[in-house]
Amino acid sequence: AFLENLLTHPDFAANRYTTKFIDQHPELMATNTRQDRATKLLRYLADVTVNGHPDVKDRPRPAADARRPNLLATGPIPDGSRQRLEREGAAGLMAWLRTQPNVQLTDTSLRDAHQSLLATRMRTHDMLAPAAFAASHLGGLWSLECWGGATFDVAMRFLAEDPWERLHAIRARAPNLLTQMLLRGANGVGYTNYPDNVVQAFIKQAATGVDIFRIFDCLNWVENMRVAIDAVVETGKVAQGALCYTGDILDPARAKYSLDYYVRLAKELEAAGCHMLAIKDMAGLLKPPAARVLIRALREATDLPIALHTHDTSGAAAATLIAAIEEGIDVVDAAIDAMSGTTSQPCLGAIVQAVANTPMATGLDAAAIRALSVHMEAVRGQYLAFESDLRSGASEVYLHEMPGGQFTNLKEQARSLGLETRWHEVATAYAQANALFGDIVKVTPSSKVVGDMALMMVTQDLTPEAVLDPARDIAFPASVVEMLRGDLGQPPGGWPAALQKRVLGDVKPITVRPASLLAPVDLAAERAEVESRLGQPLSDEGFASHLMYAKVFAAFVESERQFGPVSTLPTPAYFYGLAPGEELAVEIEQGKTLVIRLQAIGDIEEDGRVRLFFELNGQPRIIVVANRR
Ligand code: BTN
Ligand code: 3PY
Ligand code: ZN
Repeated sequence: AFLENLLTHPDFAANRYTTKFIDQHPELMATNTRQDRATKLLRYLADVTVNGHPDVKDRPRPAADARRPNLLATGPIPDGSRQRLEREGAAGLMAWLRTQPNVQLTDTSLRDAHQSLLATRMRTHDMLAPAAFAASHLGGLWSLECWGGATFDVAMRFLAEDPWERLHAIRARAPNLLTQMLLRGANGVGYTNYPDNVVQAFIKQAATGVDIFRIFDCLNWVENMRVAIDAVVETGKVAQGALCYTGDILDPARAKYSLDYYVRLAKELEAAGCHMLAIKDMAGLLKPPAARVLIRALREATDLPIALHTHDTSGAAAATLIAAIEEGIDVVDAAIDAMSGTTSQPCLGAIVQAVANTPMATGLDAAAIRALSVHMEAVRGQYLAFESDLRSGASEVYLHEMPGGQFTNLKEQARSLGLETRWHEVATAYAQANALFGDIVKVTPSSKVVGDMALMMVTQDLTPEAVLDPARDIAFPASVVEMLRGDLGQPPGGWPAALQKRVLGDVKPITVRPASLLAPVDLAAERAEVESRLGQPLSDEGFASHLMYAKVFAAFVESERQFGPVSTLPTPAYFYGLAPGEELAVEIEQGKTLVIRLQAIGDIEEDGRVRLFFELNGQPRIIVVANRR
């Protein structure tokens, strides 16, 4: 590749070179030349055109004449919250936040909203124009939640794109807004505890693009959050400690998660060094009157600024935000209108207008919000295959307490097990499983364990009594065994002894911080080992991806080798390929655009192969793919 790159370089070919030419052009060493990338993309387009994308198979497909996202005008970018962080540091930013009489807004559209509505499938390609638009027209936003949670895994695993590229691309387009991520404490952006030095290395890397780290633990166990909190503070970025809200502080029957419990937790997080707090109501259980009581009590307990995050699964979440705003909350999370409602966040435009002309007014431009929503509505239309059948608010959420991000996933999982018509039984079993575990906080990954248990109970027709019955032989899901062994940490009051004994048998549970039992990874040795296995040097970011998801990352590297920068393809082409006669302009890097046209598709040949006739920047190219349909 080097020789080909050298010989085809325009300056070299035209004899415009000195003996320093090779030193001055390190890109000659890259195997991923422009030519190469174009061929790879053609290979991808040929493959997906003939064979389809596995994720959208048998799912509803957007109409061919569906409205495409309109272009969004950008303009000058005003200074915003990001400049304040750069100028005044985390402490200065917090002091400023506490003195603001009005409420600040976090837009979750690029993370939680699509995680909760579209199975986390929104592609980087669709995030960049909205980020740029928000930067210039909604510069008064507090932050863009755009990274972490499930997006890290899904980007690589299902979208064949690099989460780090996404982060930096968003950051570049919104240099005035704080970027925010969701970090699962000791679980990083994964599902199990990682060694401390892995969590530290990941955070250090993430801080190159993330300004606010919302850190939570799935059992609200602060012991499991300290390493992450310290590591974030060390980077100079904002450590936002989350109290995961479950139960109902106004319900005497749910005394385990009382007002006092949350107040104590807030004080623990403050003592642990958090710059600010978040009430993380992942299922949307915080009702308006409870929000007032909770915020008032937290205000008395601590001077830290407080953000409120909730989900609109019940339909009552906007009322909760308004109540919180009237109580003087500092920040609330909402999603742009077209990405809001049901399992997602409340409607950003509605919140902005609800408090307009009051002392809490946000100052955000209602017309800009509408324009962004019109754009996002068309973006969302391209992901029809990932929409759930949830059409309305559902107070059933107060029964099962499923997180918004899990709800549609679990429903889909139930469907794949043939339980489609028994969803309400799954919901009931979820509540029963939670009770069996002693009433726990349910958020990734503990929510996944409760879901696994619920599916087992429904598929095997098990009542809670049957689950506890020693006479019955039950093979519990591995995730249940691990959680009761203590692998995710300790819930308040510990695990219920009888169930624990029944599930673990002779296996000894732990009560210490799980990561304290994990040896630190020898990072240099590990890196050398993966680099040699993958046969290429890794960037620090690639290595951080490996530390979180070794297998998924290796598959991603392989798919990148085969198909190139697929994240640059427009979404309809990415999922459905091209129709004969269709033309695409693909910007593979800034200023480098490929024009790709599919001329015709040949018949399936005797050996099962298909020829596709493309034009690449006007030059004919034939790609042959195996038909696997
Ligand atoms: C995955 O689900 O494995 C990641 C997404 C990549 C799937 C696409 S579909 C077209 C192309 N052909 C393949 O066999 N894989 C990619
Ligand atoms: C995640 O961990 O991905 C969540 O969104 C939890 O609410
Ligand atoms: Zn959420």
